[in-house]
Amino acid sequence: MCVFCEIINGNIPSTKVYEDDMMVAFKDLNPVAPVHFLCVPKEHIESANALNEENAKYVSHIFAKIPEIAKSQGIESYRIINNCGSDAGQTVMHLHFHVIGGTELGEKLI
Ligand code: DGP
Repeated sequence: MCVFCEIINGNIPSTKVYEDDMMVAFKDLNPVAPVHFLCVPKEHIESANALNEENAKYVSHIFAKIPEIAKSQGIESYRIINNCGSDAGQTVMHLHFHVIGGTELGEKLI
């Protein structure tokens, strides 16, 4: 089972900032900004390459929730990043969106 499925199942601890029946959001282990959390669908979807008409509902749900989660973390200006595939820097093969903010981000990437 992948590390994010383990977090979803509660087998690996994380600092959750939001959870519902479709997604979980938790603080990144290696934050690159004062606010850095990950939004993860509860269904195991490998990457953006595995999205289709059926499972894209998780993406729209996550994007619909990001503003309120970000606000709960004290930010209204932020960057959303998805790394798709290892050449792009994806290290955990479970679709996730980084939300980073809380400082001047400049050219910062993940
Ligand atoms: P990416 O490189 O886009 O696949 O980002 C994966 C992120 O996941 C990376 O910023 C570190 C984070 N991460 C990896 N393992 C864990 C974990 O066990 N707990 C938490 N909170 N974050 C993790």
